[in-house]
Amino acid sequence: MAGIQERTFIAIKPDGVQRGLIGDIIKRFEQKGFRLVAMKFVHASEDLLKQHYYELKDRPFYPDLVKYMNSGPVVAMVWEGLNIVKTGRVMLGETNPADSKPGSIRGDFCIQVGRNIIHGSDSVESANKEINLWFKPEELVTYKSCAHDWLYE
Ligand code: IDP
Ligand code: MG
Repeated sequence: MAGIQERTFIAIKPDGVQRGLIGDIIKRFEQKGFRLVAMKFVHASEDLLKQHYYELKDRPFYPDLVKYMNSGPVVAMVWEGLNIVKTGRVMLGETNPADSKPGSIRGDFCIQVGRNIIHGSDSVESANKEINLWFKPEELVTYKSCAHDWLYE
């Protein structure tokens, strides 16, 4: 089926890690039926984070954003599935947790935009860029999911 191999880059930010939300966040992607392709627990360098948020470099909050993301370890992941970029963003909620609906990750677990616990790619193009930035090709794992035929018709 076309599109089921779409991939997105998801990262649990330092506040999500420190607040003990790794399991709860991963659970949502897992129970939805999306397939984990890669995962690493890493204290990202300032250099990597500056590249990751390059498009926001002129925004007033950019220095604080890089500092926040560099303040502790993050869980960097690649997930795969039908329309995952768009659906992933719905699962995250709005950028500002105050605008995020209950039931979304940001709606359920956080309060302020500068501490919004999770990142998710906003387009297929940026997903591919971010996956290449955070992972080497050999870190993307190939395997057959036994649930595939029970998720897709
Ligand atoms: P997104 O994470 O929902 O894609 P972006 O606009 O790409 O939102 O912004 C990246 C990150 O920068 C946000 O997740 C948030 O951590 C931070 N951020 C965005 N806007 C603000 C702001 O107005 N004040 C403080 N931090 C912000
Ligand atoms: Mg963004």
